[in-house]
Amino acid sequence: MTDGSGPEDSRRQFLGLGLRVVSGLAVSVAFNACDRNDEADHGDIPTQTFVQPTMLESKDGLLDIDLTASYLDTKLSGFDPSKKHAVSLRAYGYNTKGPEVFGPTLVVKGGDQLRIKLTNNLPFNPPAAPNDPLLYMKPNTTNLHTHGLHVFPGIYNNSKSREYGDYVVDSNSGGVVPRGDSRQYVYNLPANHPAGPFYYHPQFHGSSALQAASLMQGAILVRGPVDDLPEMARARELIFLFQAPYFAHDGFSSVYGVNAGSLEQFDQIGNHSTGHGVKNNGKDYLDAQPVLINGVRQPTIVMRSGEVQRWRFINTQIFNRLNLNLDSHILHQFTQDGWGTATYQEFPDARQNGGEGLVLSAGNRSSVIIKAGKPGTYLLRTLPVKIADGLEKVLLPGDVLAKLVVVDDRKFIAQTIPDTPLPVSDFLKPISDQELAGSGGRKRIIVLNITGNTESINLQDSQSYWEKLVATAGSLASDTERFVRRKLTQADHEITPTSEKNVTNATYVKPAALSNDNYNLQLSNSIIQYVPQNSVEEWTIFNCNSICRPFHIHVNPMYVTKVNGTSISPYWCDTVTLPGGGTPEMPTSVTFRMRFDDFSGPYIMHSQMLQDSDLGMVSRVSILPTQGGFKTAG
Ligand SMILES: [Cu+2]
Repeated sequence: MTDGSGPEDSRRQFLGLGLRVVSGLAVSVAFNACDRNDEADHGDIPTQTFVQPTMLESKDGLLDIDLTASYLDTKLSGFDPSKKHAVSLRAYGYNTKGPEVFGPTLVVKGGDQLRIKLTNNLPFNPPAAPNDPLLYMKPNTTNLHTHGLHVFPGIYNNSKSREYGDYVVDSNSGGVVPRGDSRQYVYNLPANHPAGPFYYHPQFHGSSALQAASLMQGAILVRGPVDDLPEMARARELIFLFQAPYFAHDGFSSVYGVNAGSLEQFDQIGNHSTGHGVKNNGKDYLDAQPVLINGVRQPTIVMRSGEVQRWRFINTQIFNRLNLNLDSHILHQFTQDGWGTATYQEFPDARQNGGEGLVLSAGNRSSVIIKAGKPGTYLLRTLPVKIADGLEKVLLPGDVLAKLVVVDDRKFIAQTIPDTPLPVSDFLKPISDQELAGSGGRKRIIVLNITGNTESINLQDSQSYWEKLVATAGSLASDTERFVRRKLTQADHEITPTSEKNVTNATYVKPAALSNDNYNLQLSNSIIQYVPQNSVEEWTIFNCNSICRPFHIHVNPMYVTKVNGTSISPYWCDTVTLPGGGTPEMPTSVTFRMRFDDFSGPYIMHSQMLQDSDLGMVSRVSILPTQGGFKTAG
């Protein structure tokens, strides 16, 4: 990259060229633009309505940005893309820019330093009565998590002012509090950090679901040798943040007393997590929890026949899965989450063939490369997908996510998809039986269970039950519906509205809920797995519930080896879906291996169905530094 002809430069040149070619066809392309005229339809010539966040790239090994969290009043479509609703949500702005429906895309590479100064400009937390879950949840206290990044999770103690790694184990009285508090995050990526898509979102225990189900999220792209392949670098890159914001509008506001255009409530998230929408007067009301891509409902993407593009998929939803399928095209996947593979996994059109597309649970990502076929219009869909199995089988309905219009351009020279093998970081070398045995090789079991779904348990008197379960299980969660409802009834209290008006008039109340016996959701550090640094271990996660639950672990990715005890073709990921249909008597399971080489410090593992996590399905991992290394001759 010395003479200006490196991949980044040629990519930029190509983008310029692409725009000229496209505009020669009188197709207007609007990248990086939030304001579009959806009605702008020039006869049969398509308009690209797909927008994506601004990309901020590291320079000389550094990317340094200011990130702000604040309320955003905007208009979003529900399921019907032709209608827009005034909504108020939490969102990120950066540097001098105000909040947008997505955070900027942060582009770094192995060896870089990423610095993010997070300032919380959200209003004070609402006042809360004793025993109110919102007291615990503190919807406007926040922090920052870089989902999937392999980086130091602790607090740096060698800096003059405090600097934080991927530190999310804030106590309930800590965090980045509203009205101007800030925190400097510093992420030093190891030189061999794998290349792929990651993302950032809040992970403050008790409020992560609310905040991530607003619009507090943005992409992180780690670049590496795979991106420097000439065909890869030439392929235009699109970032897809799949979002399902929970909001209120006049169609259903009466249900929870949420005013149109005001913020969502926990009740809404807790009760309507499955994507079937909210119920209004007994009817399914689907318009308040749509899947958007970068804030747009069903955007149009325009490609030329023979054009190759790289698409980065990031499922930022807090509950639902996607089963991605592109009509009459093949999605060639080359990263699973952010972890690269040497060969492509191909996902052809599955509509007539089993219906299994590229499945992304909450928190999953994927990189695919596609080549546009014959001119025509094709749909990017999510096909119907199971979200719970066994006795309580739940199938999410299919949906149209975007429209791909392929146009004819005779002057365009068809591009090619790079040949395999693709370059993959040595960080992702398989974990063999020998390596496991020679590096501690400890086996652990973690159990995920929803206690509130078990009707026989009376949660009002269940402290001892909880404690027993905590003692016997690796992790535990309460039920997102019944538990909170019961606790609310018990406290004879309604959820405090979190409308802006109420919030700004409120005074900050010091939290006390956790010391109150009547209200005692599980803390994020109730269970701690202590692991010596430099060890290699094998963990099995059990799922006692019908839900296909995404299990996510921070900092060190998982090398998945078994599903339900049966060996599979192993792969790397940081968010793995536990099979549905589990029961406490017959749980489902996933087994994986992890290396704990690069960092010591505290982090968490949790259900990426974030309301589970906020209610207690989270536990801590603490990597203890070892002197001289843990490894013995294997
Ligand atoms: Cu994460």
